[in-house]
Amino acid sequence: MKKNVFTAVCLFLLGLGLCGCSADTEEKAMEILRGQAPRKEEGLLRVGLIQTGKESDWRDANTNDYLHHFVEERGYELIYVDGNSSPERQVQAMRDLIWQRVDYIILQPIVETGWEETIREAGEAGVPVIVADRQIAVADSEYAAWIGSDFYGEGRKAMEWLETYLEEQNRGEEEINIVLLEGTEGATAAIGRTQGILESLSFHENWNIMARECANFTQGEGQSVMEKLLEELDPSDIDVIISENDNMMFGAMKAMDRKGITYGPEGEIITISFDALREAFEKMMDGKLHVSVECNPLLARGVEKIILDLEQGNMVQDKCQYIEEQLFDFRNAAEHIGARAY
Ligand code: GYE
Repeated sequence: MKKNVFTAVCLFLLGLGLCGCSADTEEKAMEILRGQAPRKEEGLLRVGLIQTGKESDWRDANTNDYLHHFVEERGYELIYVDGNSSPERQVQAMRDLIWQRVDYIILQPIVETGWEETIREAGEAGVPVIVADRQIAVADSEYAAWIGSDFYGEGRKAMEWLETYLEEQNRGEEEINIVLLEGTEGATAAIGRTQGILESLSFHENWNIMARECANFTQGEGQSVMEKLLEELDPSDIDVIISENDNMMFGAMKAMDRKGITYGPEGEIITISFDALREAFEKMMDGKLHVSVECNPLLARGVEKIILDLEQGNMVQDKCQYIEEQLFDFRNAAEHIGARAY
């Protein structure tokens, strides 16, 4: 590497206060220069993917979908960055990808806030950002497009199912006590589902939220939060548990098993969750889970369509793209499990 170029890049980084020691600086400088060099494999599109982390099985299915889709044989070099459940790390990853001058960034944000600056930086550097899964609190004129689920609609669907089910059981007028396990604070998936769920309470004066706690979409926290709640509450008062993803529900089920509390269509407590993982289908068929509202993790194809549009110099017409989803319950799970991809 030419010494003067290397020195200039180091000075630039030090000026930004981004590097604490010279080894780091050298590595970063190399990264930038690599990014500016002609592509190794001419013709490959370099796509950076900023993932949230590994919090759930939904997330694994989502990551695998990208890893299988954006492959060299299809013309891509995918640079995968695990956000490790840290919003700060995700912001740093975005800056790194801009420095590397990737052709596109797929941003799957953990939380909605904190993106104004880096989105602006990507725009200034001419790197289009496609937001996927959760959303960001930035005007959509600042990024190429968003694709993902209607989380609010999912919350509403779950509660409409509950309404019908309680009526079928002649429990429409009964006092119903609900425990709500929420996903990560500030994440669109949690914000939207919570809003859809809570809104339905205004149509049902006899429904009460007896507890609501965040368990960060993980099975471990689902279990520990439910263990704590089972100490604080009288379990026989709980009519319904709603978990904002399947994994937190699986954790809650472990906590209930330990206490000998029964749940699901074959037990005492109505169980509702989101994602519709294969394991959720198994639990529905086992009489442990009433319903799981589908949330589709297979976003890679839709993201690629947006990239191909941009490659052809087109503006993306549809800035906000919702994917289709269904709801499955213990009565139709057996019929559908064979066709599940995750
Ligand atoms: O429901 C959950 C997760 O953002 C839709 O994040 C996603 C959610 C999904 O890890 O399991």
